[in-house]
Amino acid sequence: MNTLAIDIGGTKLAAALINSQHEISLRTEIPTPAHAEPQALEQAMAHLVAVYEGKAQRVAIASTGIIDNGILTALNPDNLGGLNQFPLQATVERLTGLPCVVLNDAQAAAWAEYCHLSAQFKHVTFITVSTGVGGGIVINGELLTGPHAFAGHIGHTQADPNGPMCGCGRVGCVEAIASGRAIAAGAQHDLLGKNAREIFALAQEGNEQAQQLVARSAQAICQLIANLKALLDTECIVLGGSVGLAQGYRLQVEKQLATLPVAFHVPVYSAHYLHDAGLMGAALWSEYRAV
Ligand code: ADP
Ligand code: BMX
Ligand code: ZN
Repeated sequence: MNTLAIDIGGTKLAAALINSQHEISLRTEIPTPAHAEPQALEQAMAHLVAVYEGKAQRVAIASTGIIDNGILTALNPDNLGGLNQFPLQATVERLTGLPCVVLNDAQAAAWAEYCHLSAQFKHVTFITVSTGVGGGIVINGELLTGPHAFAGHIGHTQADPNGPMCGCGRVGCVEAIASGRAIAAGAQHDLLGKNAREIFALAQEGNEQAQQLVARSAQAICQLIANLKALLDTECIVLGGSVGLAQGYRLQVEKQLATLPVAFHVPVYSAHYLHDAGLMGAALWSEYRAV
């Protein structure tokens, strides 16, 4: 059984084949359409899946946004062109002729990382710091999705009541401070127009403004982790996403966390599946649900 796994993010669309031994092959990646109207996303998806024709027996998708019964709605329209009630599952089933399961990207990644850690932990929380900030919560070995599939949208808990407006319409969300987009949006003067990847590179070279933007992000994620520890008593945190996995980022979060009272301490790991956590999680979830 081969699963065509697809990860739809605010910056990139990734796809790969995952076999029954959970080996990944034929990984491809294209940019997320800048204005992801339904037609643009559908076109990009058609392009992405064409490579895999005849190679898979099912499709498993990890996607940014609230994924309720196969239907995608952007919580933060800045991240995905304001898609509202987009029939993702039905669209991909039509494009491929295969059965398809769809899950939020961070929920999927949480499932993959939990499966990897399950001998050690039953309570695992995944945080992606990427275009946005997303989350997936596993409690007692079960993935928490919630009655409206909204569970885990921890990027939209408040970090600063006086902070910037978030694309979701709420003030001072973690995502508005810590995400790749927020890091880029905070850049001024000589850093204006730079993206998060460029800002991280400049921080490594000693640029003070870049270092402050990265530290501000890490600080918001540290406080989010402390809140999650108090709320869930989670046994570990797994960090993913291109910002979360960037060199030195986890260490900064850990250093900040170590300054808080001990009750808030929790081990923080980098995603075992690195940038493939969403792909692997979607595939493992479809296997678990036996789609
Ligand atoms: P997606 O959100 O589509 O899943 P990513 O996890 O790659 O994609 O996150 C995209 C964000 O990560 C962008 O803001 C991008 O600038 C930033 N980014 C990409 N590579 C790096 C890097 N090496 N270091 C820091 N930030 C990065
Ligand atoms: C946003 C939200 C979440 C998603 C998170 C990370 C949208 C479109 N997405 O908070 O559903 O899990 O971003 O997404 O509202 P990524 O694109 O950064 O991977
Ligand atoms: Zn928000």
